[in-house]
Amino acid sequence: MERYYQPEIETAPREEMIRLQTERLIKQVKHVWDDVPYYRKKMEDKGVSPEDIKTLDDLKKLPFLSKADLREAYPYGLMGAPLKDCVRIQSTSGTTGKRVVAFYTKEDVDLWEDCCARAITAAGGTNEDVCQVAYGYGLFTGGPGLNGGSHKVGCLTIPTSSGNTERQIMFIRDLSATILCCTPSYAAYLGETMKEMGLGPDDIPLKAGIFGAEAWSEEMRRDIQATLGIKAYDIYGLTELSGPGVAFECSAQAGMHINEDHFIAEIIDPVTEEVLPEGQQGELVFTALTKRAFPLIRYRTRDICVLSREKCPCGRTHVKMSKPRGRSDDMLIIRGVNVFPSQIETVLLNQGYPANYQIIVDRVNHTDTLDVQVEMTPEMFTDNMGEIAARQKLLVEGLRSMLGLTAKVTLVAPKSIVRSEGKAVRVIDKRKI
Ligand code: DLL
Repeated sequence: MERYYQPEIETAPREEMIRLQTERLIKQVKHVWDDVPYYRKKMEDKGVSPEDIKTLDDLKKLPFLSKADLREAYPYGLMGAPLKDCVRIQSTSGTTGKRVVAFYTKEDVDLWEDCCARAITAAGGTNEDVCQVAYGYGLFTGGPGLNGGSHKVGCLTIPTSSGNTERQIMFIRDLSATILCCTPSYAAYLGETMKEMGLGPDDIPLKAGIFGAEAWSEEMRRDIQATLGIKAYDIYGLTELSGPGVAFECSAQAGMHINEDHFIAEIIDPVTEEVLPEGQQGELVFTALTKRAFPLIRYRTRDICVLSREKCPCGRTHVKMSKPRGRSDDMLIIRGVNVFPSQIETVLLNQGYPANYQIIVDRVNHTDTLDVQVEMTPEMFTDNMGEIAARQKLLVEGLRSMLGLTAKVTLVAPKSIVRSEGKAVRVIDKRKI
């Protein structure tokens, strides 16, 4: 039986949702016009005022916001509430440029935790469960968000944060954790460590995992589910829009329901910025309807995906987003060909390799090179050069048919690629260094 955390809203008829979104959009646009001078100026420059926003269709009249705006307005320029009304700050890891700093009022935190509670409930969580949160705690939103959601559901929450892998496994076993929350790459690493400790899926009580914060393939899902003996659910979100729980998977495990009472999703062509019809792939854009302290309108996520309103067997009516293929800025252009790391991952996992790989891109004599370092499993490891060459050839062929270009493949020894406890670093692009 499918469980819901907030059944009326999660299964609301479409007309009811349109009514709610329209009412909230009108109110939110008025709020940013009155309280966020940075966005008001953008609206004025585009010749739009709050009176022009009467229906959901009017959304497209509003200007976009992008990461560049967040940098320009850093740290306080996009705030919609006075600092005295804010109770929390979270921030991105900020690999390039300034970090994104997001502010929350008490109510913002409350609504964010509701979204995470919906995700945990959709994964089967109840107050009978023990939920181990192994996302990082601190400025990163993963730990705090799922911790809050887990409390709301009433799970006994174990805030292990990331790292200390053997202790994670000890707690899972000793404290009978039934739900695990962490990045998919860390879940894979936990599974690998378990195997090394001689433990199989029947030795742990876990039944579900809630994994997100980075792109992961269906093949990786299959592997994690088998090693940990669980059902693995995807969860999506970003700091700019509160954190995890913007969208989450249900029992159908086929796309993530976007919490439409809090966020309006659009798909645009990233180049022309034109809004695309349902079913077409493009860049995901969100408007936050209920956030007061950091109310972003038409925020360009750079995540590439597809939206679908096909009826879902779980009974939820909220629109679904496909797994993002990675960010548009993760996309590599190699000799003119667009390559997503997730495509490479699919080829490797389909040929039985673990999700431990690194993609190294360089430019030699004005030509781009693509070198994929792939870790062998201990069972594959051999000093038979013929066997290794045959394996490499198969991978080169698989990559060629997936990507349409020739890559160099290097097979490396088991455990030689650094494991991640949070988001995995898959790509080293030396052209940018
Ligand atoms: O990663 C929030 C989060 C924490 C989501 C825990 C899920 C679980 P940021 O660090 O701001 O926030 O990174 C946001 O990560 O724009 C996507 O590119 C990527 N991302 C997040 N979830 C997924 C996912 C958190 N399920 C950026 N699949 C987003 C693919 C994801 N990519």
